[in-house]
Amino acid sequence: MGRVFEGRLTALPGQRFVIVVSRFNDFFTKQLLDGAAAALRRHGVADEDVDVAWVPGSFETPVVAKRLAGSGAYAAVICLGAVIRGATSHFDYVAGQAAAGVAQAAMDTGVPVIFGIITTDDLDQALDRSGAKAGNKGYEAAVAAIEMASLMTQLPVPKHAGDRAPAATGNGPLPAERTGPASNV
Ligand code: INI
Repeated sequence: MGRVFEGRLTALPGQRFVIVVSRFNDFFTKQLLDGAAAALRRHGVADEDVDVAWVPGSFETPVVAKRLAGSGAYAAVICLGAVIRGATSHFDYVAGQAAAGVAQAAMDTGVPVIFGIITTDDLDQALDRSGAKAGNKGYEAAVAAIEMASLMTQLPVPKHAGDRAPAATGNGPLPAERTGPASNV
């Protein structure tokens, strides 16, 4: 067997993470945010290395995730939201666009963008996945972010000029105009 690439579950020193969290259904998304923050802390990420961006709803997540991923400031972007079928007639549009857009943000930038948006049939399932019976999907999303951030540092860099640069280590400085009163978890 040749080389085996596998991300570690401990963040590298100075790696920064950002959480994009949806305000819609914030009864659940606040629980997801707490779970993600706990996971990052538990896996060695300092609170000051975690930024949070609130968006109105899951549909708005991709454009913000792409901007943040492309900034070079973050090792990974964690997207959190709750799309509940019973609560909307346009569930499929919101959930589908959120999932496709999050994947696109990662592909366009080469930075891991993690899908921690729960999509459920009803409120009970949402409760289960935001900290009750089925665990906390925010916590799981943050662990996936740490693993992916580590894995990306191990992979070969793109060969051809013009290819996307390797994923940012996420420990670069934020542009000056964006270093306002960022909310840390
Ligand atoms: N946004 C969600 O994150 N979850 C939902 O369940 C939801 N429902 O039920 O409609 C929802 N809608 C808002 C949507 O994400 C946008 O914010 C809105 O359509 C404006 O673009």
